Amino acid sequence: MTNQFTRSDKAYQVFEEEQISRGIDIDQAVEQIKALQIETPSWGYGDSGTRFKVFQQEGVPRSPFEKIDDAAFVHELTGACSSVAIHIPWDHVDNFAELKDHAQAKGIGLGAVNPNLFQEDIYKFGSVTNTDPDVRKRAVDHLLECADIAKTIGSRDVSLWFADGSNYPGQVDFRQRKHWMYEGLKALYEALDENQRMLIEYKFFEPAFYHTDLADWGMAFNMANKLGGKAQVLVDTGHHAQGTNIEHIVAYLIDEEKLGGFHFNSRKYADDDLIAASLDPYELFLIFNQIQLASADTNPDVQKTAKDIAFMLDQSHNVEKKIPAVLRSIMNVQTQFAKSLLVNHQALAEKQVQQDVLGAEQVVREAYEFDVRPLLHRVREELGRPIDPYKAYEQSGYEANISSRGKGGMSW
Ligand code: AOS
Ligand code: ZN
Ligand code: ZN
Ligand code: ZN
Repeated sequence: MTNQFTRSDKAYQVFEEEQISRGIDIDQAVEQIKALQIETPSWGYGDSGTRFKVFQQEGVPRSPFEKIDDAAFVHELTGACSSVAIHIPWDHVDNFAELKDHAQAKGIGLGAVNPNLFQEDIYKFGSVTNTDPDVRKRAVDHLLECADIAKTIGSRDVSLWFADGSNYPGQVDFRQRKHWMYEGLKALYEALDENQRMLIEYKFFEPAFYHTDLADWGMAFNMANKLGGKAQVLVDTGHHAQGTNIEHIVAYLIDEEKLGGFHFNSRKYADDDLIAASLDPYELFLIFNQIQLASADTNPDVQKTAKDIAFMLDQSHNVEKKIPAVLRSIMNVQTQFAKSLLVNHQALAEKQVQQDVLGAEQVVREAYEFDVRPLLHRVREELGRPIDPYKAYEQSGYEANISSRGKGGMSW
């Protein structure tokens, strides 16, 4: 693939000069962007949609192996997506070691293992919080199966999202279910190796419309706290009420050493699972800003937490093409991450101490307003990747290649 960028480019030179004059260490920023890895979701490559219709697209993977092929091509183009999250049983295969080998041969790894506790009839009234002890046991067994799979494929994280909830007042016993939720989580916790993590996701509604057992970050945080060091919270950017200050939640959780991961996506109304940063790029920038600030904390444990967050996409591509949607998301995430590296922390701290409201806001906003394309071009060139992965995909012939898969590939 051809690159048309060189560091002698005028745009890059102007950019570098300006950042150096602002006190930004540009080489360090380059290294940090190079190190940024964003896991892509296997289900983002499959056919997905809404409760109204799932449109079938041509070229969608027909097996978990083909999902990995697509994820590997995304990594080849970006250098930023070295692992792919799997969902069980969507990605169930008889031999997980073989799936792992396949991924490795393609240049990526298998990432977080996502148990699925929402698509079987038995889970109609809940999984780990079901009043039926047999269903609760089935749910816990599935969690344990996922822990085993994670060990087999050498995955560190088991990502947990529960659809458990209710639709009407009086339908369930909130406090009883809180205890069952804890018991289910604890069973998984105990099955994990010391170097593994369980990431607890929360969501305020949907599919349940009255109450959800893990409805917000406080509930997930409380569970993770009671469980111990192997349990952390996962923030899905689409899982909050309108207007929620997500970057505040992020800062709070990092400070408690309890933020373990993200599911990036965009939302306009609810859990829309649109392309990351397609709607509110400033929100994602502000989230990364909190992560950068915490990465420079004087407390080494806070620093460590901030530097050890699993970044993942969680998107559902309804009418858009799958691989380009993933590429656009990755590029959007890189853009906001790069901008967050341009905040002058020292200047910000000074403005805060001076109680200079507008001065502090200016320090943050000014970073956001820079055009970071020259910086990203340099990074991609140094990584030996195309400077525009999206365009490179269009020119690669990959799409024509996978069209031989036809329609009717895997859903999710
Ligand atoms: C559901 O709303 C959550 O975001 C989960 O992370 C879910 O497991 C994922 O979207 C795959 O369905
Ligand atoms: Zn999610
Ligand atoms: Zn979601
Ligand atoms: Zn979502």
